Amino acid sequence: RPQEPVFMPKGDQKKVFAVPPEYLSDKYKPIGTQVTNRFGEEANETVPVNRISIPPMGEILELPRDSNFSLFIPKHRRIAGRLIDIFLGVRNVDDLLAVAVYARDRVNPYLFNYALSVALLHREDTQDLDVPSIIHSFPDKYVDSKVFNKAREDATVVPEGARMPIEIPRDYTASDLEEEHRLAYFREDIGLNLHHWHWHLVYPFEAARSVVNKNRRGELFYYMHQQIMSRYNFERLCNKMKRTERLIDWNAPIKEAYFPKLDSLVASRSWPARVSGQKLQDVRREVDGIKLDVEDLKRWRDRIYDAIHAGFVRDRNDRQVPLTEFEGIDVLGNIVESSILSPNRDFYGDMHNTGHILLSYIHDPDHRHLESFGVIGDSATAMRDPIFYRWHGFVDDLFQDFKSRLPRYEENRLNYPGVTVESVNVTVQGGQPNALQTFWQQSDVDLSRGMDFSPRGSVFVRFTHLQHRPFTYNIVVQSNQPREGTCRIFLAPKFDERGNPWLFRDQRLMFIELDKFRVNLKQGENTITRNSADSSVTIPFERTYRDLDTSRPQGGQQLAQFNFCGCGWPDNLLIPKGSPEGFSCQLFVMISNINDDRINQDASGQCNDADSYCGIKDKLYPDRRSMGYPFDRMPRQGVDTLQQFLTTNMRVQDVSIQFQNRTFKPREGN
Ligand code: CUO
Repeated sequence: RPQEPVFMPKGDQKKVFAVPPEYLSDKYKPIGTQVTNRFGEEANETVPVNRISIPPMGEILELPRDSNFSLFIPKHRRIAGRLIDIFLGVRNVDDLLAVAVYARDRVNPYLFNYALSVALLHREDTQDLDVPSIIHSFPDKYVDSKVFNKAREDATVVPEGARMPIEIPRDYTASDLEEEHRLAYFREDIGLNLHHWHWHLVYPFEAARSVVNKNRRGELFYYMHQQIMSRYNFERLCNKMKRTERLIDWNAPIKEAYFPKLDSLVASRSWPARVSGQKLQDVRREVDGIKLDVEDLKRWRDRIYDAIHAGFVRDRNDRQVPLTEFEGIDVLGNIVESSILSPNRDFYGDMHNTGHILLSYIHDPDHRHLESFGVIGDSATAMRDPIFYRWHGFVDDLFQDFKSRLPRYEENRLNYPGVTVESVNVTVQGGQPNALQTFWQQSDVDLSRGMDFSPRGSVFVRFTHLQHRPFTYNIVVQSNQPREGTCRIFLAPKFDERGNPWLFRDQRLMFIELDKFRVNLKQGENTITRNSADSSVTIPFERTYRDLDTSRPQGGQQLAQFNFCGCGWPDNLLIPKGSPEGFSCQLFVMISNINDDRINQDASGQCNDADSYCGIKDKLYPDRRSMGYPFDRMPRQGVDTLQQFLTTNMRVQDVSIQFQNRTFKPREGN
């Protein structure tokens, strides 16, 4: 096994693969040695490549190398599944390297990167290997296309040490004439889109069953996307906008437009835009193997609603499978998404994925203009488009319809006798108590790895993103005996978009999870302090943008688990933007009864720090409760307000989020 991650040459170590001549693709075969020498000159280490008999690639090679690639397209998923199987099927790491080297120059680059990432994540013998972050491989999916020309110019004209970061303006996709543009800072956040890409990489809906069948993955599909919706709606309220309107009328013109201003370097094409007023249409695209009707979508939706209302689904053999109180949401998540774990994909179809497809081809449904899909057709870019949230608003509402039929939590499933939360506050160093602070921050990221031009060397891009000051929760809890519990922290806006207090049944859907952790209580008074940076929702900024600065030494541990560890809400978006006047929120803290929380497993190790939305690699989801507890159900009888919902082991504190409209320059070190 190679000692260094061979897929990622860094700094001075320039490696070159000793590619066996028979592996070269046809176009390079006649000039084989020249090609090898050309790259060999810059290298100071040669990595031997085994000669093995390469499994037939067949259909995998049908996707042109300069095409775009999307997991939402059934044909693309199928060939991705085949390539993953090939990568998983070879005997050892050396053979994997051989087949990867063989495939690299033949297979579509997006497909190659995805399939290899999934394989490295799931092979036992590659747990300490790594692929570069997708932002380094394909920066074109994350930043304004203008950057690349400037970068090319800089790389040619300016010597490496003298290059200044290329600044991407905060507002580059639209102007303030477009109301939805107020949310661009959230939708186009690089860390947010990296999180979403990673989530879908970790939880693919189609691949070998052993890869797809992860603990509660259908439920996590529901919960992670539900939290995206609460967080987006929270941001909307901060920006004086109402909550997202669900996309439920599939014949009506769609008012939201989106012009992504991204160019695909691989496909040498701009990502298509969607003008205002377009309607969903049947998609007929021979080239992608797609024949889908809006009617398909409606039929699947109706069948799923029927199942929810009946309380059971029909499996392939027409047997009734009840949607139970606890596991029902998991089954439903797999049906709605859909994944191969759906009990009946023929009957319930592929609703959510098909929505992505129909929306992504709305500008060219029959391929007459030879255009590719829009950003919503790729999990790396989908969250940039306002329509993503309208579609997922519909999807979430369907899940909420199911949830609203479940038994409500009576007091005995909420309280923790003997435990009282006496007080809660949050503090920002040097600030007023219970006032969170947000602002703009600039950071630099080196995109040179994803750009194929010489002379080489770092090319930094400077982008502006939301940030908050680190803060601390201080929670005082009384317990009548020593015990354990789970501390659950959520935040919601205090008022609705009209400025009125909420009904609990509406506000519960606005609560965003901030943290969840185990606490050991002693008898008597306990003071719990917890730093915002330790949140179970987020990963640190440095991990989101891992390899940010290629000149800095990397810890092996940081590299090793990246593919899984890259999943996690970006820390810079933990707290919504707030407002200059101070946005009124309610912070909710609960200590729940450990007996219904506990999962008996050893979850120590790496990548267990963003488990709320991402789970833990190869482990059970670490909380036995239904995801979203205690806000995932309708309130018990007689509860109309948050105050009425509270039991003694819960507490609510008014908090404000103060947004300072100021931009801070990059921090030392990046
Ligand atoms: Cu994450 Cu629709 O599932 O994008």
